[in-house]
Order: sequence, then structure tokens, then C-alpha cells
Amino acid sequence: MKLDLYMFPSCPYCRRVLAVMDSQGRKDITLHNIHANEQDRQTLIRVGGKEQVPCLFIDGTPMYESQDIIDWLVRHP
Ligand SMILES: N[C@@H](CCC(=O)N[C@@H](CS)C(=O)NCC(=O)O)C(=O)O
Repeated sequence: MKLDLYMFPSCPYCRRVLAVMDSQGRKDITLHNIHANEQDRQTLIRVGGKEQVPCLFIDGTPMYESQDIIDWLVRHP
């Protein structure tokens, strides 16, 4: 499964997701900082439909909303 998290570091909702990832010791999620990489920002808008973070791409399918992402992470440790 390919997992990509679109985020930026100062976003509090992203930090919540990152904290859960950290507590799980996950190394299977590639981070995409949309404030550091314009191509990543464009990908988020094109595929996801909006420039909101955090957004977790699960095999290319975007999931918005930090709580939904956290729930998914907990269900898929
Ligand atoms: N309800 C969302 C809120 C996310 C949110 O507001 N993220 C901000 C950054 S901290 C954002 O991307 N704002 C731009 C936008 O919503 O278009 C969540 O919990 O994930």
C-alpha cells in the first residue's frame, strides 16, 4: 500500500496526525510538505480538489480531515 501525507509543519492538524504516526513508529508514509514543494502543492490541489492539509493519499485516493486520517491510521497500524 502506498501512503503519502500532504502537510506543512506548522499546521496544528498536521501535527496531530504526525504525533500519532510518531507514537506508532511508522516509517511507511512519505511526507510531502506543500509549503516546501510547489509540485506537491499542485498535486494536492489537482488530485484532492482543494489545498487543505493534512491529506493522506491511500494508494492515490485522498483522505482529508485529521480525525478521519487518525482513525484510519489506528485501524491500519
Ligand atoms: N478540519 C480539518 C481542518 C484542516 C485545516 O484547517 N487545515 C488548514 C491548515 S492548518 C488548511 O489547510 N487551510 C487551508 C484550507 O482549508 O483551504 C482537519 O481537521 O483536518
